[in-house]
Amino acid sequence: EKTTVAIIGAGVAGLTLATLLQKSGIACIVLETQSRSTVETLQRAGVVEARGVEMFERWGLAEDLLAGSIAQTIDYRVNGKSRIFKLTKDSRNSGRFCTQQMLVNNLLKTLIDKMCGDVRFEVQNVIIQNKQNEPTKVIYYDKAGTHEIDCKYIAGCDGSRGTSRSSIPNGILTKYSYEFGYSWLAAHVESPLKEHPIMAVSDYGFVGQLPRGPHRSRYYLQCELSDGPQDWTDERFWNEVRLRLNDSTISDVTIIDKQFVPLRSVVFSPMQYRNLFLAGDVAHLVPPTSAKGMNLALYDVDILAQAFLSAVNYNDLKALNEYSDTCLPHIWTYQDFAISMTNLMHDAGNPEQHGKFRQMTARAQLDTLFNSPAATQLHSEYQKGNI
Ligand code: RFL
Repeated sequence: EKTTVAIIGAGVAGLTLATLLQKSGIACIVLETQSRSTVETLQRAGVVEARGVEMFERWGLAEDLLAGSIAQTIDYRVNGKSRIFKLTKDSRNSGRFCTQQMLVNNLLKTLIDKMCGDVRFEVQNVIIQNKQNEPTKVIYYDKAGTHEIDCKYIAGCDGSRGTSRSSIPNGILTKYSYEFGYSWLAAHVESPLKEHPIMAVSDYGFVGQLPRGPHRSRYYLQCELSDGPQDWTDERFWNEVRLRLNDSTISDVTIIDKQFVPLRSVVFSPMQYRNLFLAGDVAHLVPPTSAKGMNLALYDVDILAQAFLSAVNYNDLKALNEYSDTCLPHIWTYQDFAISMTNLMHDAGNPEQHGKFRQMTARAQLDTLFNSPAATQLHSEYQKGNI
């Protein structure tokens, strides 16, 4: 069996890449280990930022894929005291409210149901062959047996635990990583946001509440790296939310799921090896404080799809050879933003460890976002993904 691009993983990165290629007439096959129904239920990100909206408009897909508008405000609270940050207006688009689940579902409908794209679910043991003097190939297994796909290129879009990265020989990739030393308890709950998205610093730790549709929202609470479900009963969860937001009027509602996410930043460089190109979480992770992971994945596949088009249609390999060099500066820019946001919202780390000094400078930095028009402008540009 033959195709032009074999894509490993049907998450945001893999499905978006496949949709862009399919729309441009470039043959591709997507291989996914999970079932379609599992892929359809994954809940994580909430917003496609301005840059992503511009990208889907440019590819003529915004109508099919994206949902409504988002708040242009953020309620930055310190010990329960609100200050509403207004994103600066400019001539460019604003982001769109579109949860990751919505985007993935719309991509699946557009790619499979409308464009007759080839997505193979529940595959096993995907093996990448990408050596010099050997044809580029992907081998996988399913209920029917072993399959081989001869291809020109492979896109590794298999997320942070994916295997495409480990097919690259030792010594090629450099891993840069940074651990923050604490986790977030992410909880999807049956109550909507009252007004603005909330990011709150408090003497008891960070809490955030972000929109997830008309009836639901997602809370994030700073917790210990070692914490697990046994440490966080529903009762403790709601007591901590009320304490950290200094709001006793919040009532306990149903918690749909709880997840513990250690905050870390990772970059693998370069993002390519011979005919294999890495995109999305398999190549980089940002802490969710920045709300950039999905948006960086969209950036990668936008660049990669354009590079495949030039290579396949015009035999021009320049953009493909420069893929990594094009993406990495953008990724580092948002790693910097993510670290700055994470420090800002967590009192620059643990006051018990660093003393109160860094806590005070982090809170001064938050003041500056409101007091300096230049800082307000810069923060808005980062939030929209315009840098
Ligand atoms: P995904 O979405 O993990 O998809 C990878 C897919 O690959 C499949 N797979 C394989 N398939 C074939 N063969 C293999 N060997 C395979 N191994 C794995 C998997 O089953 C899966 O279907 O990665 P992708 O496409 O790179 O997308 C990245 C985003 O999912 C991620 O960056 C975001 O969810 C990050 N993120 C957020 N991003 C934002 O932009 N805004 C947010 O507000 C936001 N909030 C979040 C987040 C991530 C979170 N967690 C859980 C880490 C909130 C949370 C809590």
